[in-house]
Amino acid sequence: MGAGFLVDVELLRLAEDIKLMRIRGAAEIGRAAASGMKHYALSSKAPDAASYIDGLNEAYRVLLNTRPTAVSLANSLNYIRHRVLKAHKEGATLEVLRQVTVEASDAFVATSYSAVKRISEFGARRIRNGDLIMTHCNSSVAISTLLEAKRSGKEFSVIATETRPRFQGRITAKELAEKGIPVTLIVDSAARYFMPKVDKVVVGSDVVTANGAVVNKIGTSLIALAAKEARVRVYVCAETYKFSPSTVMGELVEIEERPPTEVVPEEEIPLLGNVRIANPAFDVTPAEMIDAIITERGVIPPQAAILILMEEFGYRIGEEYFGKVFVEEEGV
Ligand code: RUB
Repeated sequence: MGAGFLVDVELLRLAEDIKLMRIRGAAEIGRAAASGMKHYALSSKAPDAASYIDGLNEAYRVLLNTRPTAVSLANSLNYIRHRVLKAHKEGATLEVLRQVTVEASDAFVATSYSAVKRISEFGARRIRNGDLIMTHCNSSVAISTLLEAKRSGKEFSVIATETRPRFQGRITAKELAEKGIPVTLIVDSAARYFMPKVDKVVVGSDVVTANGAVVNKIGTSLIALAAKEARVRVYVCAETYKFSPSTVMGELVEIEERPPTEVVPEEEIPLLGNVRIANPAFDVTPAEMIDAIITERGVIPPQAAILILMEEFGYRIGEEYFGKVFVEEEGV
């Protein structure tokens, strides 16, 4: 069935905004997906519970297929859909299903904001007066942590990498500078040059895997490597909904490949002749290169990621239920 049949134009527009990165950053994507499900609930013209569920599955699919890497998207959608399907199985009416969808969506969004607040408080404590912090890309959670440190009276400065090819680092630099934090914007390849002067690296995350690796904007792993060499600590700010349940089962994280035109303008590509352009949007930083992951549950060593997955997602060794609910929901 075509996507347009069960979900409306507004939901398709939201999906397009995520795909085209008008809405971006893992936390924002997760919250946007939740708002999409809520929109479905409030606008669905389904005549009965069964067709409401069909439409909900369609909304789920449309939103899930926008960007492949950030697990906040799948976790948000699964969080909501799991609750609705459970209510449906228990015989809930159409109106109750609508209400369950709205409540689950609101709950996800509220949890997200409160997680970011907690992380900022935990993270801010790790920042000291006089620190030089390096950050990469534009992580709302890393920025919120830096702003909380500033609010609590810490004086420090920041190096922001520009983050080729889409220059999200400029957004970060501007945001921090506007709040009175001294910022220097550098090209990505200058990260190692500056690293010996840096006290801490603070970045966000799109995915934390079961073995404590962090998937974040392309270039993060190079910065972590340079930090390890210079014995600079690397902190990752990640809400627990950035932890990936499917990696417990050995699934690999899909790295989004974006268009070559983000790297070289379309009209200049022919000038390069027979050159292939690769544009992976994310990379994987192994656990050994990360000193701590700051979550709303507390600051953990990356090796403890599996404990978060067990506690937050109910994973128990050998239990199929976990896989069914969070990895490959039946009927999709
Ligand atoms: C954004 C990016 C951010 C993480 C964390 O990539 O890699 O570091 O998503 O962000 P893109 P947040 O610009 O391709 O979406 O802390 O806001 O969730």
